Amino acid sequence: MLLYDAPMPAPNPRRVRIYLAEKGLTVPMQSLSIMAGEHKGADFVAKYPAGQLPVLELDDGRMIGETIAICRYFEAFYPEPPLFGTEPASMAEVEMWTRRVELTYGAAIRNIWIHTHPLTARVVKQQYTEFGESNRPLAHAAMMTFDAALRKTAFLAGDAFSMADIALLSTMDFGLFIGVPIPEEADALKAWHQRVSARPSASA
Ligand SMILES: N[C@@H](CCC(=O)N[C@@H](CS)C(=O)NCC(=O)O)C(=O)O
Repeated sequence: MLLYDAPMPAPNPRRVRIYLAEKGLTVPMQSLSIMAGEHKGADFVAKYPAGQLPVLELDDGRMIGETIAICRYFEAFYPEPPLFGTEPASMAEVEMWTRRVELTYGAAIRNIWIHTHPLTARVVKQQYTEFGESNRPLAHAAMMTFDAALRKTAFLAGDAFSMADIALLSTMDFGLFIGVPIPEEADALKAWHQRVSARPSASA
């Protein structure tokens, strides 16, 4: 197998790297430069038409895209330590929070990045700056919901570190990189960010 990866600050490839580090797994990787457009090169797109990273090429040639799908593939082979929950309720909670990170916060950060950031101005056909800016309050509101949850539990989906924390950490670090701060009043979220950033996997 071969995992097509991209270096920091790309948040989605980092999610898989953190996941693998938490599992203690080593997988052959090839790093592509998004800034140089390597993920849109003819050979790569012929292999993987979505032209996004990460993607996992299996030995039989199948291409598994989407971060969560890739991590679930490994989870099926290596269930310990569990990162997608252990019984129906905790599995559902991990799923719930991961989807909330992606669909609320992740979507807002993506829109801010695409439509307001000077680095994307050269690759995006048109930046709708006002629309991008309108996502800042959405990112703030999403972070406050995570803060509320983290006032009750040590990790986003409960007492155990999970894929939901990995999704939140990589999105948050990317948000910080593009200038979206953690709300000043979000004490629990800030403490969580320090805690999970101190895990060895966070350097992946
Ligand atoms: N839903 C996908 C998103 C993948 C994605 O957007 N990856 C970014 C890098 S972080 C990318 O390839 N961006 C370049 C592009 O979309 O052209 C996942 O979870 O893996």
